[in-house]
Amino acid sequence: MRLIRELRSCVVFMRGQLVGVSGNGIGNGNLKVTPRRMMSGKTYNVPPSSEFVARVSGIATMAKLPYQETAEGLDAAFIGVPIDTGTSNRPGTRFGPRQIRAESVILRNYSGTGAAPWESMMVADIGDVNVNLYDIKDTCKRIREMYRKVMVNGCIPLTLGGDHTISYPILQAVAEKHGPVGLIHVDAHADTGDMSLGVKITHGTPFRRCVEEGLLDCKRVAQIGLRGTGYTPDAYSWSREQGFRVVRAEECWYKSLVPLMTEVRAQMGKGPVYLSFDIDALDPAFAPGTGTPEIAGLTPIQGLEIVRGCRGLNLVGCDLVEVSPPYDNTGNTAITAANLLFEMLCVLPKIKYY
Ligand SMILES: [Mn+2]
Repeated sequence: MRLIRELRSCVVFMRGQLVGVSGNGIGNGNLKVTPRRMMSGKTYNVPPSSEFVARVSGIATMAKLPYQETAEGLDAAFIGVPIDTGTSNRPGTRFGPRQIRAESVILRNYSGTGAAPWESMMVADIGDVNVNLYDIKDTCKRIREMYRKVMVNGCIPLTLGGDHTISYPILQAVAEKHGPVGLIHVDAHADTGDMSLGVKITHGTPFRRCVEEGLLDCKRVAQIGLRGTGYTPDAYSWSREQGFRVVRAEECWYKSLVPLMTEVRAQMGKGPVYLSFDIDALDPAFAPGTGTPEIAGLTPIQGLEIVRGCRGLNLVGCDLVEVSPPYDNTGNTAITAANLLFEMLCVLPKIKYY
């Protein structure tokens, strides 16, 4: 198995090189040298370094990882779910996965925490769910079916959204495999609405549907960053009634979230945990490229503290949703999303730290 992985890793890397540099004057000498320099133990996929391949060169995959069509042989996979058909306000998240991939070229090998994902796990980008933009129920079915296949041999899905509707069918597949899971939900909104205009499946309802179907271990659910105007005096009472811990944005202002995450880790215990991060949890000054922005949100530092605070948990899946590129011409929202996804990878079980 190790030999097969070594060979495959080599081929993949060489293929990455050829995709990236063909015809631009880099000779075969580099193709021989580069894998030796950049492959860690020759066991896992390692994205090409910008020392050898221009960042902007090649077909855009998450973190410049190799693309493969299925999750076979992978410990973790990046997957795009390009929909915005569940959104209630500004659209555009159907373009999120593409822009996150495009901006992810800035990612390198190690986190600032010392995490070394490319030395720890076999990871690749397995492309997008073949969504149906004309039918959200059919899209949910397609998502559920793909994630079942992805997880069948233990691969951990890391999702590039897409509006927040997608967490519902993903969690259906996750709970099918792991049973009811703990949930760390980072968001400006609780996303626990019942229905809008008579429709039950929207980006405002995924966690209500999850509770109804028994997909969550409700005592192990934390919602962090909630804020904004509400239709009732206490918009989060339904969450609390289910047993969720609700941490409003106001409770996060002016603070490090490291102590909060110590409590959240204790709440989650040893059971399986899913992390769902809506980019609108961050303040729109930092992440304007999203569909339902709310003022006075979290900082990117607090976002990192939350994700890094998940280290040690039994994470079985993560998503980063609601990036809407048309509302951020700088691309900084997508850069932030790409970095948060990388940090999610870095806190998965089995990741080596220096
Ligand atoms: Mn959301």
